[in-house]
Amino acid sequence: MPVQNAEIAAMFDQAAELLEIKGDNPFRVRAYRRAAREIERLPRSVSTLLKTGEDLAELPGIGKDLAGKIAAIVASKKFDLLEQLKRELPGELGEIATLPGLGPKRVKLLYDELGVRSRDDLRRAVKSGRLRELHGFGAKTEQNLAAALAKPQAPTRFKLAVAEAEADALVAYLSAAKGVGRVVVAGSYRRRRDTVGDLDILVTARAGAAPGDRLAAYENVASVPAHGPSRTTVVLRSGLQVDLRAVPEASYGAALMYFTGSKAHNVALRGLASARGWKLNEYGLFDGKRRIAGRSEDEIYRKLGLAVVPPELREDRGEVALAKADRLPQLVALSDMRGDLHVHTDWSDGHAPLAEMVAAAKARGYAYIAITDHSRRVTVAHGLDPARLARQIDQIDRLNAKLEGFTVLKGIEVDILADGHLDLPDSVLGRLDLVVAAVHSRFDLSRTEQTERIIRAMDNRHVSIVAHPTGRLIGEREPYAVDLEKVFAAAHQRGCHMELNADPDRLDLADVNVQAAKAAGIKLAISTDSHSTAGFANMRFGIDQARRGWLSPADVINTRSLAKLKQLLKR
Ligand code: DGT
Ligand code: CA
Ligand code: CA
Repeated sequence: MPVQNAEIAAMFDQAAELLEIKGDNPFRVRAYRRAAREIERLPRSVSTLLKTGEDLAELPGIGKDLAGKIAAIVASKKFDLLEQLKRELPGELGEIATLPGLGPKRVKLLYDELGVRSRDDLRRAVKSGRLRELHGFGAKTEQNLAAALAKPQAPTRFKLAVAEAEADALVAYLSAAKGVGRVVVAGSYRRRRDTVGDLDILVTARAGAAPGDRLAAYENVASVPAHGPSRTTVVLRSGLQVDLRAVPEASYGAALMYFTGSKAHNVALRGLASARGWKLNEYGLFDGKRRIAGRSEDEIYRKLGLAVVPPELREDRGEVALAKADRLPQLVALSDMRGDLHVHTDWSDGHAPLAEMVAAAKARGYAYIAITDHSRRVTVAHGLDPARLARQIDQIDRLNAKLEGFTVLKGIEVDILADGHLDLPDSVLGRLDLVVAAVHSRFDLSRTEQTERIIRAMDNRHVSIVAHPTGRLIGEREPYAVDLEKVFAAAHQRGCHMELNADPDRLDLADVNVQAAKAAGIKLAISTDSHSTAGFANMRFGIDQARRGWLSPADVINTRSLAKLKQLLKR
């Protein structure tokens, strides 16, 4: 069996963790992590790409060196660097480093001083009191660790973009089978949640087509926990579970509705049905024994006296009452977007030159983008100081003079310092069209301090947008403690906007926060935070979450014409 993308990504992640613990070059560590994210998101398997003669070195985040390593892994099923690292250090250390209060350096110390190689070792070190005797470890760390080790490990959820790569390949594979009709992924995936627990696939098929057999024979399947005539469950090699159900055409809509969920939305609909003396289940809407609807979702919603609820809204957060009154929001769509307001170039930590990023944005049909490289404080990203920013501004002016029907806005992603001051002086910020402010350090401040820090940043009248307002990295870093309600109220007073960062590793603000921001009267920018030309394609993940947050085109500043946008950016 060929090596799967998820396995290569896991090898790179593990190598990055161990390199970090060893204190290796941080650029090298980040390069492996970044490559892992790119690989797990590829629509086709690396093995297939290599077979068809594609040059992996051309993928974003993967240069010649990494492409060579990937080819070697595909050929040998082993990653030599990782094998070597594992001879030097126990593989479990990487996971331990993610526990609260630890980190690569402290894990190395635990390993060197106390011989901690596993969670069990760590548990023993905490219990025996040896941990707190180590330099830099105190009673507080000990308490936090004891609490974290006592908690059962949360079940893994998969980022939407990762699940999507698996789902696309699987749908294509199942659809190609003889006698298979519709193949659709329902569940949280269809609702476009930021993470999914498993994939729920529905198929219609002619008698004898046996879609379950075909699923069980899929090359990515690691195990088959259940295999029956109408339902098959498999676990893919990435760990993602897939539930497949074969359903008849006459109840296809009812099954799609049922398995799309959410459970809470379904419960609300069943309540409406029973109020009319009907019954709703995965086979249809029934009046006594008679099926009065079931072929399509639309038919069922109509019979229940409701407007059709888009899947992204099916969370029982008020959508059923609005559907009854036919007052559902008109949701923003990808085609509404006219530009991108958070873009990096190779002036800081982006990978493409300015002109290439601009050409790619233009090719997407946008009317404008804002170039927002990092400011000087973010040294690992080669942030801009006033002199370099001034040179970039000149370059943008020259580029704009040549462009027709497209405008490059001059911007910066300015670092918010720990005390809420900004990393560049007002005289510099005042020259820009757009200032995006963001927190990149001191995630550990108290909730009050963090909230005040961000509000103080917005006190600066040049700031138009607060980027990735909670700092979360899905599955890797929790949001920092911050009172968003206060931040939104302050933003509203000051005419500031919030970002919905469309990077599938961030999706920050999260859907419920987006809904809260809208309720507080805030407008949002949906921005990709692109670091390469491929990054622009992430806009659709931002749109998913914007829709889950009930946003209409009018709630989003970068659906506007350039002239209107400029008005909205003025404070
Ligand atoms: P996930 O997989 O954790 O990301 O979330 P879902 O929403 O995909 O949940 P899942 O896979 O457990 O079930 C898929 C859908 O099936 C769910 O959204 C609604 C429906 N469903 C599952 N169990 C029940 C249930 O006990 N009652 C009702 N009404 N619906 C259910
Ligand atoms: Ca599911
Ligand atoms: Ca499921």
